Amino acid sequence: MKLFVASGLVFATSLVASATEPEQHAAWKDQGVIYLDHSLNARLHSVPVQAVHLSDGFWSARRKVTTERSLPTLLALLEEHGVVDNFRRLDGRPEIPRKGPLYTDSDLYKWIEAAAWAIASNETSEADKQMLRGDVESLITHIVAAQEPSGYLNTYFVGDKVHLRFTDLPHSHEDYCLGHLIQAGIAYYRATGSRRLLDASIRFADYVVENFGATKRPFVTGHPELEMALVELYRTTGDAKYLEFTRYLLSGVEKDRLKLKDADMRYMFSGKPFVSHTEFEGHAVRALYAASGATDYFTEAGDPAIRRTLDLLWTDLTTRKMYITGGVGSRSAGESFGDPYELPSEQAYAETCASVANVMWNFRLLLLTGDARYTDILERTLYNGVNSGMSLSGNLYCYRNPLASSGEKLRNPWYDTTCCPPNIERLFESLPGYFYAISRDGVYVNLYDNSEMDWHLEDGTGLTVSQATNYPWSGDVKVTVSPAHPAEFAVYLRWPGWASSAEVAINGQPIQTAAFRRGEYISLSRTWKPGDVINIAFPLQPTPMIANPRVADDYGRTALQRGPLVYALEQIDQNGVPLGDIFFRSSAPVTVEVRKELLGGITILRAPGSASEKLLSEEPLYTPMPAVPTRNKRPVILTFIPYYAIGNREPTPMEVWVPLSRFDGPPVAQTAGNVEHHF
Ligand code: FUB
Ligand code: ZN
Repeated sequence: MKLFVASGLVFATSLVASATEPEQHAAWKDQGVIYLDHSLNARLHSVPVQAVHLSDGFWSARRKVTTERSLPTLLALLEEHGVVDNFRRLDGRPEIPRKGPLYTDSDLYKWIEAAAWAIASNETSEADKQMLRGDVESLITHIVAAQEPSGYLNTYFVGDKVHLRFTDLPHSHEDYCLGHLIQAGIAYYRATGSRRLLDASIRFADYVVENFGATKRPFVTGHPELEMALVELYRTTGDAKYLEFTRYLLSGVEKDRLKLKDADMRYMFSGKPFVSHTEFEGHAVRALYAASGATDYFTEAGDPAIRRTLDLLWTDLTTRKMYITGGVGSRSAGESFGDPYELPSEQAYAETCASVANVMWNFRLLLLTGDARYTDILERTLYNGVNSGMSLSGNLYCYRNPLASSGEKLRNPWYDTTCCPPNIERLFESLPGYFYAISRDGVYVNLYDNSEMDWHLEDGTGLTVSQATNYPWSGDVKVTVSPAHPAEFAVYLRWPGWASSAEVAINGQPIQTAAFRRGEYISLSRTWKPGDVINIAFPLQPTPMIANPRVADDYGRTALQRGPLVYALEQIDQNGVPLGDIFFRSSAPVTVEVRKELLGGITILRAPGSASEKLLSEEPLYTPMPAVPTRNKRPVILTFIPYYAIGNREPTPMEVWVPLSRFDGPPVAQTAGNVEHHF
């Protein structure tokens, strides 16, 4: 394989596209969610979904409900709302009307991608695999039939709208639908080896690459997404034209030819050179997909200006614009980022798709660098801002994921813009591929849960790594490392940023952790023998968190976190004390209670709080500040549930950030008169 290095570009030139497999490529089933074996800038290589089994535990339960409930009910709804018929209409059924917004094709493609990862997964039952495969094959038949000989494929821009094709790129979503088609095609190929959908996506991608570009018709991604997909297509086929087109998309050279307005470019987070961005702005999902695509491009091509921009954006996101849940997008208007520290709780948009994008972006950054700070954000977002997006029953979804509500219904089975449900499905179904990664010198354990990886080290030595744990309810994890034969390599275990300490022992012998720091990977290098056991323990303290005082909505408030889980109060658990009258007493101990029967099995937190004796709604709006706080308060016990589990009972007021009692008067007597609590 020849390496090509020019002006910061590093890539393999011998990878050529063809109908047959380039021999240096891993077989289809050996390719991860993103496939980095030939990505010269990637520190870590992903592990295929097929190679990781999530056994009984937190995420296997979420994946089970996704496979058994969410996928079938969502497909039925996509049928009911005409999303599949939109393709049938072009497959010999012209009498069927086209239904739904112009981007509905993408929802079906995302569903297919999710189904593909479910088919790839070895936890999915054979019966479910066969059913899903039957569904996907029949969908592909309609999709392929709807494709024009030129390769063009979109169910909206047909008939009397043909003349509108690619005339309004900032809004048409043709680029976005193509991106999701490519990703679905790749996922199904990696799950089954079938190229039918992949080849259809290649035909459309080739149509775009052949007709658009700096010396041809101008192109812009009105909704970034195609960037990620094209880089993955390059990784899958080895054809460098897809990487080159991504470079063109990120270059923003068409701003003048397309007469793009500044406001449009801010909203789309594209159009101008990617490297000219210094902060996140505009539509949150678009911006995070653009950053993910730029990360993919950098991972292959290595442009340092892109790397600098990614660093700037990540710092902007994580220090000024992200909710404690990992949710992103403060404003409903334009589904957009707000100003720095503009993070309202009740008005939060925090679209599920934006959280999914946050996970996807941080996964890419993790694989690029091996840096655990990205895994910390990935984990925070996955457990909270993403996980809240699908009900425990698997058939109701949040579009917005606010951090407070006055009791509105947060979950619905269907949205006319139904981008979020299949997005969360495709993430959950591909999740086994996020747990482990391989580096030149060993194996990374990114996420903790009962699981087994059956894969190999970079030099081909077979390796299984398994975990036994009750994470995230417990911080104890037993990791068993079994190379095919004794071998020297490193096992990297993540010390999460939220854990104040870590205890590690190998085969019962404690290891000094003084050299390691929280928020980093603990590297354990030695000659590993089959059956070696590492025990790692992180203390899971309920931790009251505060926000930077510049976040006006959170000032004087605290949010409880335990391990990776952010907690919330729901009104129905507070024994009639109005949420608006509740205060948190930070000095008093929080107790932990396992409730197997509640909300699918959760650990609740009970914290001493206080409530105003007089309903605050009966107090005047404004009063002179008293020299000494005088409000009479009575002690109450506050009952917190994990944020992801909100909205799974009757609609009820909810809040994550609870006012601190010490901001509102003298301490309340410790325990006398505590209110009894019953569920
Ligand atoms: O525009 C397509 C999708 O609809 C976006 O990704 C979501 O944010 C929603 O606007
Ligand atoms: Zn969405």
